[in-house]
Amino acid sequence: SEAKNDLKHIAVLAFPFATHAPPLFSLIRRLSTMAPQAKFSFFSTRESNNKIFSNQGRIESIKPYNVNDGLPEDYMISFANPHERVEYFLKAVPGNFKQAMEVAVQVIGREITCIISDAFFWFGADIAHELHVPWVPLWTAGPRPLLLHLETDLVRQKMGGDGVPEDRTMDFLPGFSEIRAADIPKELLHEDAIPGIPAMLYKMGKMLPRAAAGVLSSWEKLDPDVVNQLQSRLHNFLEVGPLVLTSPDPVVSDPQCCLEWLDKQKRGSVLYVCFGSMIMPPPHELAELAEALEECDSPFLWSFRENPEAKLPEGFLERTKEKGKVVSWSPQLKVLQHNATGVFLTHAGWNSISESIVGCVPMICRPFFGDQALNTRTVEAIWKIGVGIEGGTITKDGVTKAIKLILSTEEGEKMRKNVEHLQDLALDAVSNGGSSKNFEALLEVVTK
Ligand code: U2F
Repeated sequence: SEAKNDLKHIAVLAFPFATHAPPLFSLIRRLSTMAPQAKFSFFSTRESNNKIFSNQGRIESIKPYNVNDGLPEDYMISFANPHERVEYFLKAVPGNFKQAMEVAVQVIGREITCIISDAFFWFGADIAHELHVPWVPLWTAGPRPLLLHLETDLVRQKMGGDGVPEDRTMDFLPGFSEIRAADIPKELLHEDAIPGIPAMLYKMGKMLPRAAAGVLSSWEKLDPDVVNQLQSRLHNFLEVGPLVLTSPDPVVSDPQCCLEWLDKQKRGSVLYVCFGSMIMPPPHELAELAEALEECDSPFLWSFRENPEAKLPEGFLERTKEKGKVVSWSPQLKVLQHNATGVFLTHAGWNSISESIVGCVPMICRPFFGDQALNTRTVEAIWKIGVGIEGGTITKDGVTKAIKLILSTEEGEKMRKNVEHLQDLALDAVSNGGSSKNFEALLEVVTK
């Protein structure tokens, strides 16, 4: 099939926000080593491509193309609304991708033979149909939210009305009896909650059954009830993750020496804090968290993207410099895999959760939007590998209690056992087939 792959030209359409493009790139990196003759054209915005292709180095058969980001000429980056740029971008699709794809066909001199896209891009189904090629979406979050998006109409019908109590459970879907109305992604229930995104998710749910394969950065046996249902709703449902293990980043950058600092801490003692790539908790929650960190016994490592001097209480950094370290970026997977790390305070994004499982670290979750509340509930009530923050927002008391629970009670010890079990499943999926076999199956679909 080498000769066959001489003609393959795979278009890869990335969602350029949050942590969506990096796992898609990891997927492509592994496929490219499995099919060295195939050409991959990777479409994203300039900003996103610059990040991805500078971190990962160049790979001969993967070529980046920049697509228009849809922003008005005089646009000022606004910190107030991280969704605004997404909305502009969604006004530019699919035209921006189509335009760049024409360029790539000229440059490579091969027609496009397959479209791999972020699952968000419902229009991938139409473009693929026009070109008579397979559409292969990657869903970068977990299996549970994916199932809900596929069942949006049913979920809205049963849980969508105004008077639905927050604690009503979803007994009508197998495996969801612990999931409450409050845990459902708001974007799924309320069409107008965030312009652009709810409509995109709705169309995605309708289009995914048309995909030639549905790919997930999850792994076999992690959530069997849910996975069964996904298998019956999607063609070639393939779990190829966790991608951080099945296609690990070749370089680890740790400019602020987090790992060296962790080497000096006691086993299982450190609280790691990070709210992902988009979220900054509101000032009063930052203040409560800072107080909790200052008073608790645990050493802490905090990945804080903005200027901590300006955003954290005065004198906090100075007063905590012995037991704490605040950095602007950490090598998170390595931090979670380090044996000094004992608990993770997270916004419950899917990448963070899977990395915490891979690192065998129980979590304290403070969800903000999208799939994060559902992930939190899954962590707390289904997998029992962590807790949601008491009352839903960060308070000094809530954080202090949760740290104690996880680091120094029997219940916390149980959570550690449970997460160890899920970690084993992940390692098994990577070493004994599961995810690797699924990569083979995926390659078949992509290069058919
Ligand atoms: C969106 O999630 P985010 O990008 O906000 O958060 P994560 O899915 O948890 O991914 C964060 C990634 O950034 C890495 C970390 C994760 O791979 O290892 N990282 C790091 O290496 N060092 C740092 O200092 C900080 C972060 C969305 F908000 C979620 O709801 C979705 O579940 C998610 C996936 O679709 O995308």
